[in-house]
Amino acid sequence: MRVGVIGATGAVGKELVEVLGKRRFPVTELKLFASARSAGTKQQTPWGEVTIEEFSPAAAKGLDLALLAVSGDFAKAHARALAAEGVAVVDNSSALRLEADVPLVVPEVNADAIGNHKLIANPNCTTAILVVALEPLRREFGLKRVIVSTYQAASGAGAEGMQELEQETRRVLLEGGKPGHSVFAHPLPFNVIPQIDSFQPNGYTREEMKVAWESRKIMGMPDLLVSCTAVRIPTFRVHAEAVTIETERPVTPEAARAVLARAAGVKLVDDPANKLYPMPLTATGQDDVEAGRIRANPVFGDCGLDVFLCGDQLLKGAALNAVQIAERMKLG
Ligand code: 11C
Repeated sequence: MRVGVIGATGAVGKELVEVLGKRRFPVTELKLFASARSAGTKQQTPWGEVTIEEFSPAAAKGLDLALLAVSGDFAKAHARALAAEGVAVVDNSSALRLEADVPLVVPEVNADAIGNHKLIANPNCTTAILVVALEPLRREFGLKRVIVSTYQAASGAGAEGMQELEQETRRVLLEGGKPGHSVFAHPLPFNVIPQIDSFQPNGYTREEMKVAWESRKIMGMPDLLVSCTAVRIPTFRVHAEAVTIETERPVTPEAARAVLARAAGVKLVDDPANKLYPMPLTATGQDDVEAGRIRANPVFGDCGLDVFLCGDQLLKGAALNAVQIAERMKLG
């Protein structure tokens, strides 16, 4: 397969190349595209050194698969045109996720939606990590309401976000003074910021609403009640989520543990007596979303459950999910 990664120098783009290699995607030719600034530079890949090119529709001609890790504006301008030329496209931006003719896919949940589509949207990282654990619970116990509070890593803001966290933390520790910021709304080191993306008229942020909008579409539950509070914390690349659900049928922690223990894409890490529960440090670099701290939630009686999740934002939250989608698309 002739594969193009567009946005190859970004945090997700680099991870896409790694994941393609790790999963032995049948790449015969790899093209890496980035902005004019990076064009001509070389990047090491599992298929040898590749020279970065500036994207143009002509340069992308002949690709079997294009993985887009760039802006929504780029996706709006090029994704449909590439698909119309026969290129299978997986778009990581939010631009097309809610379009009726573009499936939004987490393969463990709705792989069937891929069908013969040439253009598939990859969800928001927080959503992907959430639904991979919610869906098996929904299948077993039904699902009425979801309340989620997130603890999101700097990687959600890309390589620049991770750099800002590292540089400002170093600066404070080595030089003293207050941390600065340009990527985040406030300094991230030694802080938590209850704002990710812009505020909406209803008081929620766009990130919080994406979790609701996208979960409903992926799970095929247009009326699912979802409330999210999204918070940025000073970690590097794993999003943690404290999730409370109300199920339709009674649920026990033991039954939920049994369901999550056999769920694809989930790793049960739930042995509090031995201090074992999901954490960013253990979930970093892992394909599976860790689930633990499972307990009955008394607010919803027999139908209430609390679960804590940790998922690698750059893997299941982005690159891994995109490649898993591509593996199920009809290419060539
Ligand atoms: C963050 N979840 O952590 C965001 C990044 O809709 O693809 C991903 C935004 C998106 O900042």
